[in-house]
Amino acid sequence: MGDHMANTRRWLLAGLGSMGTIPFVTPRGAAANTMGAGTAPDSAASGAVVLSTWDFGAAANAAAFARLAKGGSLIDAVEAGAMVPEADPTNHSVGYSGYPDRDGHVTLDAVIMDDAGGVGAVAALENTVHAISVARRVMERTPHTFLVGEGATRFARDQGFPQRSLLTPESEKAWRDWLKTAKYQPEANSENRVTRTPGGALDHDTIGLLARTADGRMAGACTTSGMAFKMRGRVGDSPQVGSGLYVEAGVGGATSTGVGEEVTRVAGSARVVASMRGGASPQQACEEVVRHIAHLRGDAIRGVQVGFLALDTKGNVGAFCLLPGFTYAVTDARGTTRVLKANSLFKA
Ligand code: SD4
Repeated sequence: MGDHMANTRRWLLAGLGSMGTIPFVTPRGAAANTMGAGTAPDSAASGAVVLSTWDFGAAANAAAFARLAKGGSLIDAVEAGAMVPEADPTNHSVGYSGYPDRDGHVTLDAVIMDDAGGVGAVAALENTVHAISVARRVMERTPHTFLVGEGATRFARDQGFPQRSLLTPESEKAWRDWLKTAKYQPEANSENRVTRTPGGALDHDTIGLLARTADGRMAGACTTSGMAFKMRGRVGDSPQVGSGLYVEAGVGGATSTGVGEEVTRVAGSARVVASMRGGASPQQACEEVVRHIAHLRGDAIRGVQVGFLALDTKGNVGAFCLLPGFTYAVTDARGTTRVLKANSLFKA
């Protein structure tokens, strides 16, 4: 047996060992288990389930749930949720204050999708904070599904989105520090680390968000500034339908986070939904795609994080990742929000 196979087998065993009770963790950006009180479910919010990546997803879920409670559509809800981290200056991997590419430009990727064929996406968007809203505009006001680069930026400006630099002094400093070595190495779970090493810390924090109403309808959104200090023009999984997000009527939806190249290679979110279509639970479907990536990539994904979330039309939730550290926020049908740690395939 070659080293690669031996390592893969050891990791798979480690992954099995890590399965167990999912611990509760304290969310960043919103208190856990408090959402029910202020947002008594009614109308579309009643029986809704909202699921999103990372601990800051709790605040996004609250915004999405509140939008549903006010009579908003699922698309309104997922957009409202995604807008929360986009506007947060302390989040350096989504929207305003995102870390720039290696040339110093903050470029945003986003996609929004419903279960009736509605899709809009942008990639390498500049100067507009709310990339998710531009993606929605692509869906609703153009005959296209995806605009990129200069065209996306011009479209946003023409549509009246306020234009501003997305680079904050803090992000610029991180970039200038990174330039001293210009070493680009994506790190796993950097979003959960206390130290903020340029080029590593907080270099991924994407939000992927899925929402489902009691009648089984679904929508999703995904928005990011991508990997910190990426090559100019690099687009990750997040804005690509089927990679960063996929939603299908009668089945469910999935979204991803982590090193986008590893998700794009396998059209990860579409694969999760395909497994669910074939009868897998959301949890089984997330585990299947993570195991597939591990088999396919072997040692190439050592130290790399990829995480998936899935939600089916009945409101069942799945979450799984390559490495420990992936957290997610789930707001259940009673309106209670919990931030949970996903189980991982490998232990480290
Ligand atoms: C990307 N998947 O651009 C995104 C980054 C991410 O948590 O999800 N970070 O590759």
